[in-house]
Amino acid sequence: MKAEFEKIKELLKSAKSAVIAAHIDPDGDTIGSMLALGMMLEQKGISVTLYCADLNPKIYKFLPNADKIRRELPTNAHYDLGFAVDASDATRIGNRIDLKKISGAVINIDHHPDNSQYGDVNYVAKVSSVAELIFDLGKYLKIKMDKNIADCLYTAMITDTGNFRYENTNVKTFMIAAELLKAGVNTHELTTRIYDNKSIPSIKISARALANIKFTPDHKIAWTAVTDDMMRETKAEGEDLIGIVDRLRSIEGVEVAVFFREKEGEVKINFRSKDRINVSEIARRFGGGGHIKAAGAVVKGELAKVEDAVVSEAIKYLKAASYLV
Ligand SMILES: [Mn+2]
Repeated sequence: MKAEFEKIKELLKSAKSAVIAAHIDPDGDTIGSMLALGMMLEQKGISVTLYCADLNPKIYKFLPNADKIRRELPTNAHYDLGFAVDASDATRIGNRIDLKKISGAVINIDHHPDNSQYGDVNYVAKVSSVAELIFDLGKYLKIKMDKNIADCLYTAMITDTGNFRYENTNVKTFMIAAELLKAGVNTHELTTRIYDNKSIPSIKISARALANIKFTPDHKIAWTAVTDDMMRETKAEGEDLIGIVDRLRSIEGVEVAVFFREKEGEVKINFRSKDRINVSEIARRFGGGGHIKAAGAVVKGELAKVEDAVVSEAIKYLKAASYLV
């Protein structure tokens, strides 16, 4: 990574302005990494604009500078540098801005294995979270780690590692977490804010989704769907659906969990796998992508048909995988 660090350092020397873009449907990693990187660049005297095409979920609003995230950029705005964080492809930041057009150089910072290397600098590595990459970059740039930056990075790490439960969690993840605690992170306070702060609509919509859960006869695949009507009836918002797919995966014997959400003629699909199945392969069949154990896709069409097509594809993958064991 030394070469990438050097390139970024060089670019920062002459830069006065930067835009940092998070991905659509933002999660804790993209938001936390964006905010932390923003504060780091400010330490270097760069004026920073934070951009996310979609609303920042309520649970991340307490993070420092979260109120500065914009959903629109001024027309004709131009920045010396354009960063994308946690976006496997340039299109993941949404289609309202084109980083290549609005910035002098694009810096792609990501940890998805299917990253399309769309930047002028591609700082891409397979680690638990983009937060780990931002942490290392900060060290290289001799940034002063303070509690605000640490809170953002820690939030990003816990949300992408399932609070240090997933396979992507390793010694280095904990070493960085330890550094962040040293910088002032209060882990009880942060985890309570993120995990024990659910809205009533989110509990109601989970109850509806879990009540309709379906299984293949061998119980290895579990799935459920949420319709526009269900969202209206429970007054739930998109972010209230976070975690439902993980509940499906948590069921004994389930290998693959799929969550479908009907939204204005499209179906958003979230995949999770527990152990052996690479769900990003299944997602790719439907024009999506992601990680081995967490992936997603968006498909146009009627919910029931999409459900059928996706579940049969998942069954095929499970069958193929059983030959490998
Ligand atoms: Mn991530």
